[in-house]
Amino acid sequence: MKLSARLTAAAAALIIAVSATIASSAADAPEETGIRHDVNMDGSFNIKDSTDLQLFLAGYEVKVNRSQLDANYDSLINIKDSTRMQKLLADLAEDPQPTEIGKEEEDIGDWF
Ligand SMILES: [Ca+2]
Ligand SMILES: [Ca+2]
Repeated sequence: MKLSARLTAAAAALIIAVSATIASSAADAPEETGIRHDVNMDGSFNIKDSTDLQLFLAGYEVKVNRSQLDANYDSLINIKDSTRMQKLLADLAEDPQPTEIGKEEEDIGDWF
């Protein structure tokens, strides 16, 4: 096989591999469930979401919906978000109305 034929075959193999990777990434992309704090995208909000957030923060490979991690709406992702989720689940806190999000600084004590 000539060098140019080998290069063409190698380029074709690379294109196929990259295409497969892109297709796989698209399939793995999180889908919005429309449920607040549904971190693991299973269609419900429960203690597994808080646990998956903790695993994510600890560096474990877990699939998370990054748009649902900030449970206290402070634009940071940390253990406070997991704690907030647990309090929401235990009815020790209430989620703000969408119009209240971003105004939590003066009421943060009520929201934690
Ligand atoms: Ca969930
Ligand atoms: Ca947060």
